[in-house]
Amino acid sequence: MNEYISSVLEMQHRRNAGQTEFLQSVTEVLCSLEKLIAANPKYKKNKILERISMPDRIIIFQVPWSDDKGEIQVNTGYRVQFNNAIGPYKGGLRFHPSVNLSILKFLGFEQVFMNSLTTLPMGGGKGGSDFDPKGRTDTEVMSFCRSFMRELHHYIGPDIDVPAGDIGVGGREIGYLYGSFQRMTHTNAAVLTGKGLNWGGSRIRPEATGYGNVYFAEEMLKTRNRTFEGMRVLVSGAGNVAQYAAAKAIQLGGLVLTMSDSSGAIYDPNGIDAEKLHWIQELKNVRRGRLREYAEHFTGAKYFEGARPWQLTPCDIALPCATQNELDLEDAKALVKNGCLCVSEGANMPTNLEATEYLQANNVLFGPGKAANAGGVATSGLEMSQNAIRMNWTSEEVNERLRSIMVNIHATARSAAAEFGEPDNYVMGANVAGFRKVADSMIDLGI
Ligand code: NDP
Ligand code: 2IT
Repeated sequence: MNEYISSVLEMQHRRNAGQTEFLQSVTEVLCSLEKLIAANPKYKKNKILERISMPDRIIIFQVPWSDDKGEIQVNTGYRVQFNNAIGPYKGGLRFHPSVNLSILKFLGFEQVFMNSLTTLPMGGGKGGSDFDPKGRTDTEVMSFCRSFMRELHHYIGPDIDVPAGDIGVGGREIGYLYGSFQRMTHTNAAVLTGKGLNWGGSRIRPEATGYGNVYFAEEMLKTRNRTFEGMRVLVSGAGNVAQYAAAKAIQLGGLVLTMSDSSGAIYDPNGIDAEKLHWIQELKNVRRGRLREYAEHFTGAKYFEGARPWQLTPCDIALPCATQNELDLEDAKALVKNGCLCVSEGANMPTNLEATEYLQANNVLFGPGKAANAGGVATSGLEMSQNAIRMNWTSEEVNERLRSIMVNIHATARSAAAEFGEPDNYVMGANVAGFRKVADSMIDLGI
């Protein structure tokens, strides 16, 4: 391995001992930059790898709130402001009991390159809390969001840092967070994206990540003269990204066979069609129920407690849309054995390093999250543009921009990979293209 890269990795392992997800993402990105770094001594001279893999700052705060019984609860809140060389910090908030610094730093680090790939002027950041919205009432979620924003509002702004949703943060949470911000600051500054349509949101933002992921997969498939028509598709997750990835795959003629949540997976041999998906959306978004109910409701469908989709049934396309490290080497082997030809990551880092390498080595088209799921943050960027010019674009307009951004990201990643002799290596291509723009900007901007 390139000496400069290995010395930075060694330094990161020393400084961030135990932060497994963060170290995993830094290792994946830095190792894929080998040829670029060797050809460009300016990055070493300017200590770019050391600087780009370290957040600008991290804000950690306590979030006390009152539950419905009047008992005081205390959670930890975070905002990782990773890099703002090319625009304001931008990235989601995750509310999940597993949230810790390692996870938020990995997400912030990935976000820097993802946002760079969108071509829009956005730096990278991520935040959230170990608060678990599951099983909490609306008033409890509101109480938590108020307290969270009471601290966060000091650090965000339309030209400073613009958070959005992620796992556990959807329209309801963004509403309570934005309402608190308005009341505290007496402004309507556009400090969040994923807002409701009536109060500054963009059309197609809810759909954007899932749709974008399928648009990216479509582009990959085109390179082998294939389409979604008639393809068997495995989707994991049942949240925002999974729902709209499934919706678009169905629209394009794919047969969606699975979805999952953190308790288990459903397999429907008849396919999850638009109507059944609508039922799932009502279950997850309105009733906030568990996916196992699907198998009780639709005949022929089966529920597998604790399972993930990858080994349940053969497929042509896999769309992991739940969470990090949900597709491991054994899963990858099963996918390859069953003839899967394309994996497009809707989630962030759902495929671990060994599985990624195995899929690539076996000629599976592999779209890494920072390229394949960039449609969400790209449409957040479009929401920021609409807010700045105080206009609302139509669904058709936003969807067309989203699609052309995804087509462009695919072409950019592919040509960057081709430049270094591996046109099918979207991991390398996305990392090189995303990195180069931020790194060169950092050099221009000095220290
Ligand atoms: P949601 O909270 O809407 O949905 C998350 C889904 O994943 C749920 O079905 C959830 O199940 C499941 N899940 C969560 N944690 C785990 C776990 N530890 N093991 C198994 N399943 C789990 O989140 P999103 O759909 O917004 O996010 C999904 C992924 O996509 C994340 O990796 C996120 O970072 C990424 N992403 C999101 C974007 C967005 O715009 N929202 C943009 C780009 C990427 P359960 O209901 O049981 O919790
Ligand atoms: O991972 C992601 O890109 C997101 N959760 C969305 C970020 C955003 O600012 O829209």
